[in-house]
Amino acid sequence: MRLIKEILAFINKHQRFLITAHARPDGDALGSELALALFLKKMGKNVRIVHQNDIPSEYNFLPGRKMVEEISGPVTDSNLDAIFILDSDGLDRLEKLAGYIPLNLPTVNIDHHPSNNHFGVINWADGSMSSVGEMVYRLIKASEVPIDKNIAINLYVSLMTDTGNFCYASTTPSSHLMASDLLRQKINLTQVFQKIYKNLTLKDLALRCDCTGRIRIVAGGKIAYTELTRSMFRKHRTEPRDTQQYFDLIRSIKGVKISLLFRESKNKGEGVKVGIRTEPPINASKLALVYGGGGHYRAAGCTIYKPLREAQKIIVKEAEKFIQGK
Ligand SMILES: [Mn+2]
Repeated sequence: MRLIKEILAFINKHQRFLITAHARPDGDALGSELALALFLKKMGKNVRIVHQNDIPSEYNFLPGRKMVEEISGPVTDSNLDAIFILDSDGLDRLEKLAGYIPLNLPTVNIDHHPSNNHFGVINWADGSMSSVGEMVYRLIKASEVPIDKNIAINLYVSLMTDTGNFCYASTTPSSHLMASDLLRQKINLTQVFQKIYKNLTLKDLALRCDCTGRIRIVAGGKIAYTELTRSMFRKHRTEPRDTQQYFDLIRSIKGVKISLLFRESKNKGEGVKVGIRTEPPINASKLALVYGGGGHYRAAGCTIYKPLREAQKIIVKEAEKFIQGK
């Protein structure tokens, strides 16, 4: 494929790379950037991975995790040649980090959000891919470098988390072929699963129960929504880093077509984050776009700068229009 060839040529041409992905990185963001970094190192390149201090601890076991620098100010490294930005449909997904990295350097953008805005010198944006991990997998497969166990674990975590354990519609025959290929490296699947999904504290569980208890159902059972508020975070003395499992609960209710999770920001005035999950044929990213957000066909989000109750009224009303097909 032309873009893969271009990226391999780009790698050959440069020596020192900076890698990052969207803020509050998930399994796909971390897994794909670590796999890419380990691959680049095998090619004899120098690599730095940077993030803000916002990495969920369940990913601490990923091979190469120690390479990730958690920074709170500009990268001052005049030796860098090029940048890779993964799993981000635009530079604003990096949030503050976008101001810390030398974006004057040539940037390669590898992403699977259909809303990608092509901010790089090379843009490999393919909304049909299950995960960026699957894209990095294809890149490595097209090179001379064999996939070792450390790379395989990272790619497997990308694939597993972004396909919801091979359940989402983005899961394709090629995702399973990739998993099959990675499993040749004798990954301990039980251990990977436990590290990522079986790590709740009692506080986490109490918050989740509170959130579940607040689920409201409207539009004849087709819309379900709930909330995570600052006072809940105070009460339970914890905050979820990753809300995927909250969505799994909401969307498991029979008949629900649109699931909404409203999350208050840490500080007042920073808006309410609206997470949207939909069942076909409702397009989550179209709903998010109404309020300047974006995402995938079945998973998207936006931020509304209104008090929580008002934000809920606005979005639920909009969601009802989607249910009615207007
Ligand atoms: Mn992803």
